[in-house]
Amino acid sequence: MNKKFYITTPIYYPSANFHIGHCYTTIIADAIARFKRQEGYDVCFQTGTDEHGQKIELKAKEANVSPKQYVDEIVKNAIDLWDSLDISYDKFIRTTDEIHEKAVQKIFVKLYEQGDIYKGEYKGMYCTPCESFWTNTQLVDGKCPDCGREVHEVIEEAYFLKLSKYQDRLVEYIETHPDFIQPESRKNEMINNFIKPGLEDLCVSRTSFSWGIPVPFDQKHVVYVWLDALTNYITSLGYLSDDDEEFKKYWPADLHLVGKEIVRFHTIVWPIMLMALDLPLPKQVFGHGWLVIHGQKISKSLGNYKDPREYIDKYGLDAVRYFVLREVPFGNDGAFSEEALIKRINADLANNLGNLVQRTISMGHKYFSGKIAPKKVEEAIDLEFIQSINQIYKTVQEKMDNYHISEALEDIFELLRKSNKYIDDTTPWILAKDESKTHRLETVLYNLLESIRVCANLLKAFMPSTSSKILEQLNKIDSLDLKYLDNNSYDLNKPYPLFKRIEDTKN
Ligand code: ME8
Repeated sequence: MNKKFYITTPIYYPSANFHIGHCYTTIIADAIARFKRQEGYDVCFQTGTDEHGQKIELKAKEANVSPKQYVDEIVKNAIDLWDSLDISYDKFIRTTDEIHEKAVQKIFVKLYEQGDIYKGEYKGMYCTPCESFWTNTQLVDGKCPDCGREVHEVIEEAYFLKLSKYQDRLVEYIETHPDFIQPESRKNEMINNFIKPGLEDLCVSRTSFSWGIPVPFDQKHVVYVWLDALTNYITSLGYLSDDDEEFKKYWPADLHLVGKEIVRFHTIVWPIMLMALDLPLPKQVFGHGWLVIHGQKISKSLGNYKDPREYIDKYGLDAVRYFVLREVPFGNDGAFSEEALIKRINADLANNLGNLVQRTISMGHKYFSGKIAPKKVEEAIDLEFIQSINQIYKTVQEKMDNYHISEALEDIFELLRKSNKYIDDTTPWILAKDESKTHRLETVLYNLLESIRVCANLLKAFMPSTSSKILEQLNKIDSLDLKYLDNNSYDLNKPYPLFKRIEDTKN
């Protein structure tokens, strides 16, 4: 049986339509999922929506609809967005799904009965737009550290999860599993800033709003957000349901991909819940940086963004996918701007990739009516080029194993750049003038076509539609080898431009 790979995105709040920041995580997860499938893994790729809570209750009230009607609209829009971005998710979990709600209630009861959840009183500073409680020490100038807005004090009866009880086990786990929190810098931040100062027990129920899953034995309480949200990763697989086959098959997750602001919930609260449930912990939580716009995080509460479909309509799907995968070194913050997007389109996609494909296929038609036989006349310059083609898969695989996606793409584009240079160095248009060089010319084109074919196969995970277009122009949709082949004769289809240069850089 194939090895399994379970990858998740956060389940996003459908408090407003999603923006390019949500697309960022989801496109990265999609590229990793596709790459793993290409490598033969049995992949389960999950995304979804985190639908309960006070903020959504308030938004629905403002819009004069029920909370469920409110989220239904946004979820419909989100599914359309993921379709527009060609996201190949296998599962979409909504926290209003019956399977989730029932399992959360069972989890709550189980943890209460074994003494990990207890009743107490909640006092805290609360930021309504971010739905986050903060301790006084976490506030920045008395305001929410995430969005900078006013917070207010809240006191009410609530249930708590005993995080403190598991603190030592958690530190030991993190220290003995160096891959658990990535990148490394986030691990140190978690241990030094959050765990070592002492864990406060987590509020897991509320009485001040009603849009949530009722606590079965104390109905004035609804389950509060992180216990409801984090458990999605197992409830969707059927944990504590009648059919837990998928749970047995896919859990523990191989990768929870999350933005850096929720690493602490995924590496402190979530592992402790799993320890309390006596379940294995996820293999890795990767906290990526933010896309920022004019120096600010793109965010629903700041409202500083356009609908991502506007970029897709204007520049094309694969340009948007390529940009978010390539522009930001994974783990760091990165600026999103249309200027930077246009630069990438022109330099990498239109010039480097598009030109290479078009001029190679055009020369194939011009000099050999599209029919190119395997190599005949080899020269010294070919050896290094062929070696680069043969090495590319291993290099990309190593980068992808560490989720260095931007670097994996950089390597593929470096081979494309070398291919363009190979054209400049071998000067096919000069070879074409000398009849005695026909075989050499054919070999040059053959080598170029092999390089393009291997690159197109490697681009599948990142830019699926461009990859298919290239393979279709090469008339090689089934030639999946990721190495240079000696006997792969070509009968080319007509070329057409893959990406148009964008001339106007002012928007
Ligand atoms: O936090 N740059 O939901 P959310 C990069 N429901 N990624 C960004 C981003 C940006 N500017 N803005 C958002 C929640 N994201 C909870 C999660 S999980 C059990 C519960 C991405 O709608 C990034 O992945 O606020 C971030 O962690 C997530 O969206 C937050 O989405």
